[in-house]
Amino acid sequence: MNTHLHLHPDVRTALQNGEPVVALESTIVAHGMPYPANLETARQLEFLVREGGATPATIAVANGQMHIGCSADMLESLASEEGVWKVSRRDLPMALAQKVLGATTVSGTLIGADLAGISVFATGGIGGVHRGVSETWDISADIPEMARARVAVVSAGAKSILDLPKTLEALETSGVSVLGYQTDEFPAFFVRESGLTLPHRCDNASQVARAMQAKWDLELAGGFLVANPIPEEHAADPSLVQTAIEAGLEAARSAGIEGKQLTPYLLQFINEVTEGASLKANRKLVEHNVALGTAIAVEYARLKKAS
Ligand code: PSU
Ligand code: MN
Repeated sequence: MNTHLHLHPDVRTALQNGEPVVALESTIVAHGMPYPANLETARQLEFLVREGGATPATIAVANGQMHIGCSADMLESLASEEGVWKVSRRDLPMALAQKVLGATTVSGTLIGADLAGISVFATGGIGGVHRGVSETWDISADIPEMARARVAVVSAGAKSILDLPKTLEALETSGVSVLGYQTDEFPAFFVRESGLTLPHRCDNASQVARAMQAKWDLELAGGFLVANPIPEEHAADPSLVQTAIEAGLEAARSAGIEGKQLTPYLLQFINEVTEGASLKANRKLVEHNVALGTAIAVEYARLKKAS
């Protein structure tokens, strides 16, 4: 095994036995939510994966290794320490070489999952094409990574801090199979609708698992984005969220926030402006995605064992 890859013993055993494993990201813990809600959420997500019959693998970087499955101590450090790196593909080599504590984004987490052979990864929202891209060229590394890694990402779509139509175009160009889960529309994170129609829809976990098997039996590179709308009862008031996002974008512009700082800045701004309403919705939708990701991982493991 690669010396830069550290598999948690539970994850190693599950993978060796062909049992379902669900990858979880750590940027959402270190940079996506405030303390202590972030730590409570991280623990709750691991609990939900186990409850659904799979093994959780929260992915992060520490001590010169990519950890596939974090210890309780590491989760706590990621949630509470200052100066945790935000690690996407371009940051990974230096984060390993300098032995820093690093939280992996969707793109960083996909690298770890793919290297370890984990086929499903559940999170909240993905990065994508930012508004104002023609000026900034800001397109998240999440997109090219979904085009490379053989992993299905379960998310509630993307926040309208992004340019959602352009994000879907970029996903199409990259060959990422976007599947609406029990929906014909691309969901917009806090809200169920974006007005953007998706080309494909799945209504149960086994349909998703069969599509995964078909893509990877052909040895096609890249994965899936399973777009799972936030449950109706937890959806935020669209106008409240939209106002907060617009204000956040304006504040970021005048403060000159850009690059990797932009997304965490906006997430924090929106949390503060909505006085925790967005955080509550965020937690609920991630839990919902993790439950679906677990069901998909269970189905996919069953299919693979049968074939
Ligand atoms: N969007 C969210 N919550 C998040 C993120 C995005 O609603 O926590 C995080 C994810 O880790 C994602 C990263 O991979 O931000 C994207 O950052 P950037 O836009 O800098 O690529
Ligand atoms: Mn960016």
